[in-house]
Amino acid sequence: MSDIVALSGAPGSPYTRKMLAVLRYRRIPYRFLPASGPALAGLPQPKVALLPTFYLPDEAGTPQAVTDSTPIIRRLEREHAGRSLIPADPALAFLDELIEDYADEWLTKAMFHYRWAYDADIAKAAAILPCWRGYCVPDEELASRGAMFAERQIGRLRYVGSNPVTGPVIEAAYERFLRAFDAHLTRHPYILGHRPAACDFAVFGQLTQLAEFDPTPMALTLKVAPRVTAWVGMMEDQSGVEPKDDGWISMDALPPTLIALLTEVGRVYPPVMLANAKAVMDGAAEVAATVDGQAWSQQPFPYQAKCLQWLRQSRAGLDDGARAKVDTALRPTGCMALFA
Ligand SMILES: N[C@@H](CCC(=O)N[C@@H](CS)C(=O)NCC(=O)O)C(=O)O
Repeated sequence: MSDIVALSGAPGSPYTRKMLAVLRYRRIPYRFLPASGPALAGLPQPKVALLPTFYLPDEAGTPQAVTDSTPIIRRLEREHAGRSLIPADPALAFLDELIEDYADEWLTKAMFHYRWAYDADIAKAAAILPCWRGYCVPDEELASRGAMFAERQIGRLRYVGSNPVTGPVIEAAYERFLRAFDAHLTRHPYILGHRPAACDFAVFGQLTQLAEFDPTPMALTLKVAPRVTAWVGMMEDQSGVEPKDDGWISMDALPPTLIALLTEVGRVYPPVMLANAKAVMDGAAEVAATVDGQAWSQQPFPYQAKCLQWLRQSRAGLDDGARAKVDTALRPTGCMALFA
């Protein structure tokens, strides 16, 4: 292994796209190892096979397979100076973390839902995603891999909570998110001002699929939020952007469009995160919640219970002044329910 950061993943994986864009913006040299072919031979396997997987040295210098984009971003911050994705103000950094988690854990529901709930989207995903594991195979093999892939992923819809009960809630939330984000982009190039933050890359990762791959949400995004479609195209490669120290918005003057975006976060994400955490703790078979006034039911997802714990720890770790600023900003948005 050289000291160039190595990762494997796939273009159809939102978290892979999140991390590739992070590496480009941060100007961290990397090698993207295709999931097909010999590049992965001899590399360690992660405990849970997730995309992307990074191959990073441990203290002894031995390469380890590391997954989970959010902590990897923080590790890259520690190991590579400059062009930071984390706002200098700890209060704003907390909002960044919250929006990053909303994108990773809630927007991904929209990604997964649209991809595997509509015929046109299923057909495209089944045709293309298996090719990214190697397309130099006969048609029949591609077709059977596509069918297997679709069957497996449709079986996983229960974890992200896409089903006939929740589908309309997910779709209405995605459309509101698009309108709120498009409105924000009329005045601000990024979510937190004039330079990209970790949350931008998390949102971008999901939108690479929603706005650029899956036909149903792609058409919707273009129709209701053309700026968002354009933003996704720009975010892919931010290597030439020169961030300024004063590029972050101020906690003392949060733009109304950011409050509106956080209000959308607060409308859907806390009730699901809270009900999921409770179901995981109780060992319940089913998460039952009311989201946006409608019934919500899904299989419990232990990982998302940990996400809620991490967010709570981060807020608790703020000094009193920063926590007061965060709470003041979040109080009108519904997000404080996460910390009640
Ligand atoms: N929290 C993880 C999530 C990664 C994840 O869920 N990746 C999905 C694809 S986007 C995956 O690899 N699923 C296993 C599979 O599809 O084989 C992160 O931020 O990296």
